[in-house]
Amino acid sequence: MADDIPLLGRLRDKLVETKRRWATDGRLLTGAPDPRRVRRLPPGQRLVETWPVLDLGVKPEIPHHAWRLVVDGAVEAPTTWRWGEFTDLPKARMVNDIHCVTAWSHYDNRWEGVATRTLLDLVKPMPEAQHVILHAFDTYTTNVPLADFAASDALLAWSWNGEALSVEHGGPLRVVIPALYFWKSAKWIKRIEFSAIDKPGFWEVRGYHNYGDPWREQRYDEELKES
Ligand SMILES: Nc1nc2c(c(=O)[nH]1)N[C@H]1C(S)=C(S)[C@@H](COP(=O)(O)O)O[C@H]1N2
Ligand SMILES: [Mo]
Repeated sequence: MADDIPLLGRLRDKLVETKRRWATDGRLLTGAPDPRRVRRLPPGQRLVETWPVLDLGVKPEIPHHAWRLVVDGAVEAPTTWRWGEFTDLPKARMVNDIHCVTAWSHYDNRWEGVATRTLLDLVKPMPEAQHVILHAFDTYTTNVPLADFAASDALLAWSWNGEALSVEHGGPLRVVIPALYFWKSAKWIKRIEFSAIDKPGFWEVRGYHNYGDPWREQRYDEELKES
């Protein structure tokens, strides 16, 4: 059922190509990382007041009745949630800053949803599950280490600043992992896969850094820099 969600729009090939070129050109790198987070704003970022929308040109519209979240792979308790079941889980409220690799940062986002730690307690990753692969309804994927998915400030959010998360920002449900560049925070999440092996996602195979720490300016694949 969840595989039948119609995709509105088409993949913006030019945008993807431009962003791929940013990676090979090393755009926006200041060469002045701030690994100890002395400043609130990571290097090379600028603060914006309105929240930009970034996607691949495709916005899936997922009605709650058709929505499913599948959690599978190396977990003791693989689980599929329907919308009402998911929103009945213990709720979390968090406020955090987000940092996009295209250089905008947006402070003090108020989220409501389910803490990733709550989800981990329920599905119980096996010891070999060191990687988390996030799969979205628009076919986007991204990879994060389990330790970062499990960060205390990470959640699966359905609400932003007191309102239901809009479709363009990833509603019904998106991932929020504020300590990494925002491309790691998959919108329209449909599957969370726990894996013993790493699986680089959409941007990670197109020149973007596999980890993506904004304070270390890990915008792009380090190998590109050397060549
Ligand atoms: N499913 C999906 N998630 C995604 C993306 C996407 O294209 N599809 N773009 C990523 C990028 S590059 C960024 S910066 C943020 C943008 O989120 P926003 O549009 O809510 O600002 O979502 C990330 N998550
Ligand atoms: Mo981004």
